[in-house]
Amino acid sequence: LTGTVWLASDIHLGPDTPKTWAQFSAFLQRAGNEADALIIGGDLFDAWVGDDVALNTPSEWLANVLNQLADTGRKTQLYIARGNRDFLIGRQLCNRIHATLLPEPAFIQTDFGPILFTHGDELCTDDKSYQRFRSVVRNHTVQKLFFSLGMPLRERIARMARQRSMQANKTKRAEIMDVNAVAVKDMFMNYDIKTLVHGHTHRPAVRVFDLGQSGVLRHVVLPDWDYDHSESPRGGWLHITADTLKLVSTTNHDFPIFERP
Ligand code: LP5
Ligand code: MN
Repeated sequence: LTGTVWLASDIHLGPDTPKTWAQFSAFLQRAGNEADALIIGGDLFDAWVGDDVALNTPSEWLANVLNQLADTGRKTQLYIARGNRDFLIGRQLCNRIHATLLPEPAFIQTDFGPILFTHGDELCTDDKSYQRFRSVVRNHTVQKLFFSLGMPLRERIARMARQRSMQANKTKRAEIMDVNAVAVKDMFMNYDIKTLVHGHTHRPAVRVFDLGQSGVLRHVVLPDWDYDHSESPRGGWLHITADTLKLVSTTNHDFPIFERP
């Protein structure tokens, strides 16, 4: 990708997120004019039960989202990755919004240099119960079975999964829900990269590790978006050009930068 690249994730859109949508919609408008490429890094939706039903009979909020994404996809290069809530996104949705589906992880060549992007849930290896859940729902046979169900049942299951997840998160320790340091290190080593970007943990930060002669490693965590259910309304994205890699906030506050020797 050449030029200005914007990367945003964890917007978590659904029927009851009108304010978040208003913010993200304004962002899409800007991206269409100011960015050469926009990458949506997973969890655009609070839950996605399949391209078929969601596209055949979209409710009003979803139709609006799809229409504006399609406009953005026509104006700028649009890429979309799957997250842990919308891992069932497929080619139909991508075609509808003129987007390219990213593999997991995705190797992205930018003017700033090569970047490895992954949603981030895979890196949370200390969260054993989540990783068990993940391997079940990413199973091909389980997904086929799920797609054979009707819309109402799929939505009921999705609601149940979201509720159980929110319940489980209340009792999990914060460290467990963060990425595992060894998993992150392995990612840098195995893919031989200097810049790793992910979302998911909702702990936005830029971590810079100085390696001396070997240069620096950058570990960027994207912010989530929430203007509906949070006491601290927020959103933001990663701005990438030849000489900048910085998190930009929708609320004008600075994101933390950690530098380590
Ligand atoms: O999403 P977030 O940030 O709140 O929490 C995640 C982990 N939770 C999830 C679950 C999603 O939120 C739910 C997605 C719904 C998708 C719709 C389709 C569903 C069916 C598809 C079948 C093919 O990802 C959470 C992590 C947290 O991140 C931090 O990393 O902790 O993990 C959990 O909470 C998992 C629990 O530990 C166990 C959850 C049990 C859920 C049981 C659901 C039963 C229905 C299953 C249907 C097959
Ligand atoms: Mn996520």
